Amino acid sequence: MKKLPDGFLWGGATADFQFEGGFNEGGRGLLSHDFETDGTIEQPRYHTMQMPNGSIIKPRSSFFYADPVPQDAKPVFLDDHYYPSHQAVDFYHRYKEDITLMAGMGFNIFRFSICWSRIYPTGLEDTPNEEGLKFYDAVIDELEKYHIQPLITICHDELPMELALKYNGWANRQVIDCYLKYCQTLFKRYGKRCKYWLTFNEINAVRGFGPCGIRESNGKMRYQGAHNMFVASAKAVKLGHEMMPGSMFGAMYAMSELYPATCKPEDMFHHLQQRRENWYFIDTMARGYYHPYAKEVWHHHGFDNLEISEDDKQILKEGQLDFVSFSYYRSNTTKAGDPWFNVGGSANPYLENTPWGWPIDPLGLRYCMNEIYDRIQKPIFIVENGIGAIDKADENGYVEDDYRIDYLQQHLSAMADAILIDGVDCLGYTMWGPIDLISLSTGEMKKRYGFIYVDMDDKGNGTLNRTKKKSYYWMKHIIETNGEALEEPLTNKK
Ligand code: BGP
Repeated sequence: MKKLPDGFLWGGATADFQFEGGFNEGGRGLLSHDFETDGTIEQPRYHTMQMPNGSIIKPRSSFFYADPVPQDAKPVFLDDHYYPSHQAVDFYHRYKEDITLMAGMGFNIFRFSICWSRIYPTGLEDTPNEEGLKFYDAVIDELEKYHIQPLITICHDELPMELALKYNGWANRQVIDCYLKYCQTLFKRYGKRCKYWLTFNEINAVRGFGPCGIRESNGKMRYQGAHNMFVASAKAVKLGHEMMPGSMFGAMYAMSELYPATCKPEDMFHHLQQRRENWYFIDTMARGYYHPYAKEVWHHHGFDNLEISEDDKQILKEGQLDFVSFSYYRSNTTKAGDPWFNVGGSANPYLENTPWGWPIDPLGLRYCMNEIYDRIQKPIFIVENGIGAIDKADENGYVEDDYRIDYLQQHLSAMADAILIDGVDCLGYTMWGPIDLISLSTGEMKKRYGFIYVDMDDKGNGTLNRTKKKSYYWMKHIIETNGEALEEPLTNKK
């Protein structure tokens, strides 16, 4: 039996700069992601920046330790470039229709991120932008109509551009205060209406200029930036608990499973070290202290210590997370001698890949859930999962996405086994991109995750009309049976 415990949370997840659009409306300021172009796997997306002498440079944006951005480079929009965050898929204007569609599937939770620069346009203002706050009031009003509770990501891989330029992003501790001012505003405004909060998205991906606003690709500066984010998160958790009794806080980690390529002891040990590149983040934030192996992690990134004060250590202890949330898309395989932190460096001959080369591994999800729960002993929450695929819509916009149904059926079954057989305490599941949205890694539209098709191409052309795919009806049935229907054969799903 796959029937999940009563109260299990079912829903979808989105991020503002991939979903909302309206980038210059409602008083919103500019974000680091607004300067990212579209791209493909072969031609990665980049930021457009201009040097004082007028020359244009194009630093890569979303890779681990992306290209450095020179101190005197300024972001610039180029006429012949397309910037996907500007329109995204226009949730900003279509939120009522979108929420009605999600409600139609029976969602009882919706994970979305608040756009920091919609609330504090540069991050530096003393008072928030009322128009931005009103937009999210309206979103939550709409959710409440359908008894869908919000799961709010406070910061999804983004920074108001001004903070990136003025402070070198999270490398500077001043950003901690800007973040806390923003958190306090959110808790005051939405605290009575939102129980579940995520302080940061995929905080273990200390990468690119976009997410953390750090110009250098230097390991120490990035890990110092991550430490500053740990302190910011812990302070937010403490403040949130004080302002909103009963609230629950998590942070989100990119937690693909990782396997050793063979049972050769050197491969096994390399695997242990590589896995710690992720545990480093979860352990520090969920257990509230740096584990001794942290020094070994730093060593591999070329430095021996960080600035960590006694006050920092105290706040890490006081602001521990209530639950651990993570994204799971794939597993990776590693062996001794692979370049450091080159996840997916070794192929797994037992798995098939998505068109974007991501290995499909449902059992890896069960493995991962157990691994986290065994280690941290706090509830977990799967806040992203799904398959990016190329959908072919018919003339009515309808997509027969059996491959998506297969992927989800297998992953949700593995999740149910982890909960019902292994005893993992899992709060819920929010599928990534329930309505097609912009890909984070490539900026493409054709990498689609949704149950709902959006008529738009990689350059933003199309009607943006929404149409239910075959998987919409399948997922609706899974949710209404609280997982029991996962055991039904995959036929006649509509
Ligand atoms: C996670 C991000 C999301 C999302 C997802 C899928 O890393 O938190 O923002 O986009 O991955 O990745 P992609 O869009 O690159 O397919």
